[in-house]
Amino acid sequence: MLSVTPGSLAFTGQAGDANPASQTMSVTDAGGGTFSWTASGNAPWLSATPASGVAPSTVSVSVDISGLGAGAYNGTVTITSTGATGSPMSTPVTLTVTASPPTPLPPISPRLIPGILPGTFTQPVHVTHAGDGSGRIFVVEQAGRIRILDNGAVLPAPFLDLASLIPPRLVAGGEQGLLSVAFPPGFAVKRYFYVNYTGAPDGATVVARYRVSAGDADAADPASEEVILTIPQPFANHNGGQLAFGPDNNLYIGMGDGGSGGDPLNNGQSPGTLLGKLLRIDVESGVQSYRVPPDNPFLLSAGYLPEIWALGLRNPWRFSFDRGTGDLYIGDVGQNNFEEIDFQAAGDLVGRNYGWNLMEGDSCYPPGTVVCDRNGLALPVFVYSHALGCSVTGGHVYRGSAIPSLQGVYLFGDLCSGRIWGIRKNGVAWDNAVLATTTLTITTFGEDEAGNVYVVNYANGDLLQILSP
Ligand SMILES: [Ca+2]
Ligand SMILES: [Ca+2]
Repeated sequence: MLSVTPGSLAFTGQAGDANPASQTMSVTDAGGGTFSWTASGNAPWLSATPASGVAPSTVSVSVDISGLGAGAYNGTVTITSTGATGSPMSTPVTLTVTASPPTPLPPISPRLIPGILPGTFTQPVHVTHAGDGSGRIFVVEQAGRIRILDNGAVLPAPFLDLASLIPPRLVAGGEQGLLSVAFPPGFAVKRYFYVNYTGAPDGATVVARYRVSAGDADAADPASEEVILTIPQPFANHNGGQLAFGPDNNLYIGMGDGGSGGDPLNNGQSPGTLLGKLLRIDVESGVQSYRVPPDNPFLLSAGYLPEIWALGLRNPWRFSFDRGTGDLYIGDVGQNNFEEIDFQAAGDLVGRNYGWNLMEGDSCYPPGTVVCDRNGLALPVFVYSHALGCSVTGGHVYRGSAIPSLQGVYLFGDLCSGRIWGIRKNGVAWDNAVLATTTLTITTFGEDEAGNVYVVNYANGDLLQILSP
């Protein structure tokens, strides 16, 4: 007859800690049969050794809490002894994982880059790199120029100049202008890239491809434009403007709700417009002008435009992918009261509705609305009120080497208050802190190829690197 004691096991541990000590079960079988164990299929964190043996014996049960968030988990160890009465016997195993205490996030200090004079740039709005091994940093100026910082020096001629074309190709000022640049995977060979600007004369969003000049890697040809996508804009503000290639090599495009205030056309929640959305298109397949990826989330949803990756955004001015994990972070600018950060884990292909204009931050909208239906809405992972700023500027997850304790922290800031925050996922919660209080007018953060993070001062044209105080 099979006998297993004790009848249940309970483990506790702390997220991020080493594995809790193993516990033992005694297996006896007067018949002396060969026994074996199995863990229930939904508990990959559960293991026992030896996998089989001859009773009487002792089975050591272990749990692996690495990768588990705080919460309660249930599993079962089932002992089977061939031919024994009472076989199989099941022993329930409970595991309680508690949240780890927040690790303090380190303070930071944005500092001027040695050799680069203060005020070098004019109204910088975007900073990035080409991923081509050149180490160059590209700074987008709102009026229509892209400047190159190469090996500690700003090149005298712009990489791309759309500001001085006649007739004008873009309108600039306020929230309009040349808003971002993105280099495709394999740019070093392809020698083309993408920009997002508000076109002349009507301010429509234009996503276009440009080519690098044949004989000069530091100059692009303004005459080489191929328009990928044009999206009419009903108002001058809330144009989004971010382009970024995801870890899936698709091009993501941040689109604001079109503008005015309160989203009067209900674009954020309307599946039939590209306004108020994050878009995902494939511009690298060879299909012109682009291809809709076959796994876009709303392809089978009636009334939805196929380019939509996520909806319910007000003005996702800056979003980015964590170069370490592929996770997506969106800074969505609020209306009157709240600024928010939205998050989607890498590999999650579910289409999200981030709530605008049913909600602003984690509150119902418009203000004073007590009850709103939050079913199906993805709430932000971090919100701050207008007591601390006016307009969020999304940044990057820090993967640089200058501040080891900042690894994995998502940095972002506020246009008006100059505060720079860090947030970091801790189990199911997010640790957060203000890491610096600055006088910067923060329109963008940026990364170089090595993962160093930069921030700009739009007001005076400074480019600063995020370093330790
Ligand atoms: Ca607009
Ligand atoms: Ca939202």
